[in-house]
Amino acid sequence: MSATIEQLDTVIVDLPTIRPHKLSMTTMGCQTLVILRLTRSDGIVGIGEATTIGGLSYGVESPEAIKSAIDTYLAPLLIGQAADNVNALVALMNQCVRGNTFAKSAIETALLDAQGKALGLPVSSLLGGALTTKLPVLWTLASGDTSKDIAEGEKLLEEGRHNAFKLKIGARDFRTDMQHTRAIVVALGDRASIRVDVNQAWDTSTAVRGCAELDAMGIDLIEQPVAAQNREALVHLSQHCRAAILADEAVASSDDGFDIARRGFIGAYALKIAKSGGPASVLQLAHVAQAAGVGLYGGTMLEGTIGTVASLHAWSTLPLQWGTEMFGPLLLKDDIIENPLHFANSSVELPQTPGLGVTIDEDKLNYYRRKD
Ligand code: MUC
Ligand code: MG
Repeated sequence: MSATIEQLDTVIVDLPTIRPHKLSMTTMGCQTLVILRLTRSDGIVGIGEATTIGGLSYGVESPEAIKSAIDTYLAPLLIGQAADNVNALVALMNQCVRGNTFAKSAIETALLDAQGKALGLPVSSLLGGALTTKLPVLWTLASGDTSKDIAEGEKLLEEGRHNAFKLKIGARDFRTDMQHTRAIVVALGDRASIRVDVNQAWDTSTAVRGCAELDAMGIDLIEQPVAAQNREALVHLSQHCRAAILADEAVASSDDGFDIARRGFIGAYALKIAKSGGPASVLQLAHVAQAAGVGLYGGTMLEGTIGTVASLHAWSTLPLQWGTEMFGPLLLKDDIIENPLHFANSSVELPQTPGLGVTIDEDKLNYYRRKD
């Protein structure tokens, strides 16, 4: 008799960031995680996380809505089901609940963590096996102040913690953004790969002008310069820029990936477990990209350690042409995990112990949990 799913418990956790993190659509001073514990009839507990950015300013699911979707709809659907067939459970969730990929991602993560613990295998093995146990990690310079960003980048290069930086632009006027980017390229560009994320802020003509200027500066990667729906422009830019174009908000499901590739896109896709419904589901998009010759990048929703390590298990099974940005835990002042991830030499180590390989610190969770 296989174990069944007995209980799903969710809590919302608010953790302060080490400094303001400025994106085109919001400035974060705190990150909100929805933490899930899934208990099986054999006593094994799997953990998962669903995290978005800036309430409802980035994605269509707020932390409060994610918690409600799990508590009200997904938990009753799953309780009593056999716990060890992740494919069948994902199919059930997708048949009965539309969208809500962030909530589904937390559940898929917890199912895999629990099954890994039951079998004595890391989640990467359940996903087919890790190609590597050390993954490259960049850092985002996004304090909102050019000289502070340069000082931060200098310090991280000196420590050897990162050798690639992503700049967040699009919140300010075009000229200011270009001056900001150029100043950082001049200061750090001979020692680090510099990329930018526009987070959908430009219309097509601004994007054509912007990408040409960024090309001339030597920027390596330009992320989501235009609105998610503006696929024509994204494809055009990918075919005409020297820098690679990274599709982020434009690509969530394997259908999105297929459509954009079919239109002639030649850049890379930012994979995120929250956009696709979990560490197993996201692999469908990755495999479509591989078949189409589109590059891969391990993306983050600025998750805490649980969401970050769940993503790393998935990314470890893939050849990532553009590395990862799985630095989320380093942006937070504190953690709710007993055994944090190890970041050094521009990379992070993938835990090899059963399941995700991280354990909740109950005191910290209790301290930071949102009290109703
Ligand atoms: C995004 O759009 O890429 C990822 C890294 C970062 O600094 O912000 C996120 C969101
Ligand atoms: Mg992005």
